[in-house]
Amino acid sequence: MSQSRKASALVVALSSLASVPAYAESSKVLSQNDFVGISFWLISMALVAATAFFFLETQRVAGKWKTSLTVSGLVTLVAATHYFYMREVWVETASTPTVYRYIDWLITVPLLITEFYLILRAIGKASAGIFWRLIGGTTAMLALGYAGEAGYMGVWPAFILSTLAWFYVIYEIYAGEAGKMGTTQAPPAVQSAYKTMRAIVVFGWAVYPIGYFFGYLTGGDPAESMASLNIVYNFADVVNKIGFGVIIWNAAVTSSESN
Ligand SMILES: *C/C=C(C)/C=C/C=C(C)/C=C/C1=C(C)CCCC1(C)C
Repeated sequence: MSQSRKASALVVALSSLASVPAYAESSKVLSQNDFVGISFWLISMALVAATAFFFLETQRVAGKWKTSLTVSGLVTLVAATHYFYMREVWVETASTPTVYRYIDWLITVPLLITEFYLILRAIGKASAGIFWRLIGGTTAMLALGYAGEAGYMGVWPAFILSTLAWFYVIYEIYAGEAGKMGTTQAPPAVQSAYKTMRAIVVFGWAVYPIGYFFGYLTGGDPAESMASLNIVYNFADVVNKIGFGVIIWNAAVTSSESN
């Protein structure tokens, strides 16, 4: 290569390096006072740590509990991945429409509700009917909520029908076949876990329909309540996904050690 061609190759290489900062300037980073963005990041990390924990702890519990812990880890893994994406959208656009959360819910909520069935199966003979009623109820709840938020259905009918589906699930875990089995046949540690878990389905999960109500049914602009709603949903997810998993972990460890 001649001297001048070497020089021009060097110029090309250097100028391509010089364009790197220009790219960095155009992509946004999390700013220090963006609490919503920081809560997305914080919870992403908590979900990653929880995933590692649940997966590793499957080594410690009796065989019949391993599936429950694996499912807890899958819930936090799916949610963590989703949170990375939602944080990015938030940082770039200062909005993360709730509709994005449905992609996460559609996988994590049926997995969470399956935990009731798995726990009952670990302590006795749970019928397949329990499984299908819980899956059916939560799927209907989410599909109807989505139809309302995405505009395929009126927001009010969607809200009412979705809430009825949620009540159906609550009925099953309190007064239905699952409820009876969980509070009579289970050993004490499992019974107390079962009761805390179903209280989470009532009180922890209530945050989402309340958010829907304030976002869509009070006449306000959903975009305006976006920041506060996201913070509320983010912290609710810590209880409903990580906390829920920790309760199962505690029951699994206690029950494994007493055998
Ligand atoms: C980890 C995420 C969880 C546990 C999400 C749960 C979501 C719900 C319980 C949503 C329920 C809704 C209603 C009961 C009515 C209005 C529409 C929804 C989908 C927000």
